[in-house]
Amino acid sequence: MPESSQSHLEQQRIPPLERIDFVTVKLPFVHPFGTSVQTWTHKEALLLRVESGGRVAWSECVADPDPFYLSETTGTACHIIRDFLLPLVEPGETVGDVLHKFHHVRGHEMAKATVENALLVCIALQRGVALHTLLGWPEKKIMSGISIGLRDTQAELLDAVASAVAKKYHRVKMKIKKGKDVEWVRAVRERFPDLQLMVDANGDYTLDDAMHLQKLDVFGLTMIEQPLSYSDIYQHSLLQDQLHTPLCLDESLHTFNDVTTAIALDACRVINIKQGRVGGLLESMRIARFAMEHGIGVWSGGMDETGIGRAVNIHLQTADGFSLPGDTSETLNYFTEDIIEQPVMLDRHGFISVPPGPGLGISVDPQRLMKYMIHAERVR
Ligand code: OSB
Ligand code: MG
Repeated sequence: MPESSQSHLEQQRIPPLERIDFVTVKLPFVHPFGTSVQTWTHKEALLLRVESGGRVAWSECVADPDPFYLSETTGTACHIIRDFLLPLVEPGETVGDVLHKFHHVRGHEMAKATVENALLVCIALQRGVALHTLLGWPEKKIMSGISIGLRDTQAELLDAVASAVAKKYHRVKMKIKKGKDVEWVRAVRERFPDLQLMVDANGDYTLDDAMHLQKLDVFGLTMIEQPLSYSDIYQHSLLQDQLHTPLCLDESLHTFNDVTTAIALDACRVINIKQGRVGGLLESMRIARFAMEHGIGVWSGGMDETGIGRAVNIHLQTADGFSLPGDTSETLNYFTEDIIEQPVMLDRHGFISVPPGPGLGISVDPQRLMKYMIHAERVR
């Protein structure tokens, strides 16, 4: 995006906000999602519902109810959004002013992103434009990628990869952990020699495992995501020095400055941007631009979102810099039914279309929302 568009976005004014609610939903996963840190059987998501000028904007917080992936939880996000962020949001002020005030609150990027997403969707709806247009990007088809959780057997893993290949996903990511790594990758690679394949360890290893991780170099993986722990940017730079396979950071990156540190140290050659993890869409676009200018590949991660957060990730991927397929997969990969009416589907070449229409281009199905709602609370 032209830098002028980012400042244009920052100059947008916050509309009057008549009513704000928290809504928590809990949806069963089609298949438990296993990682080295936790196996999740359900998606429990905190949603923010904002009414402005008679229109309703939804946003989704990417935090889990537990602090196992990162430290924020749906509980901390409610607290920070209600008690610290929303009081800083003054209708009539600009988006840039509000986001600047958010810097006074340290950390809590997921909470900040939830509010920023809701405000931008409100503004897009009010102006009658799609979110990606408000962000400054033309419509385009998005590449797809799938994240396959840990499986009990290699046969089950191979089945999951085979169905992803049949659907034409542009790349497949498989979760690994100690004891389920080299031989499991070998099994997939032998059966799918040409597949764009990568692995994600969610921080299960330490530098002592460097020689073990070197065994992955023979498989031609596109990258190894977050092999070391969530704060180990420096240790990743030491590991990258010992590997041919590019490293990708996820958990370690929360801000633009984390990204500049990681790139300066050559701690990674690819970046996973989860807009929720880095505090929202504006920070994501800043990071994507910087990475692109430094020859670093970027893709959009996912947090097994419902259709609301998934739509945000799709709009974001129209931005310059998102050069690689991300973790954006079909709704049916996660849920038999979602709370929104428009399921995400791949076309026959594996691409995903941006939902057309103003704002996110999606509509929440009131019946399904009631069916999966476990808590609702008026904030304002
Ligand atoms: O590490 O990228 C991760 C899901 C939850 C928490 C962490 C991660 C993930 C995924 C799934 O890999 C991404 C998705 O399909 O949305
Ligand atoms: Mg990851």
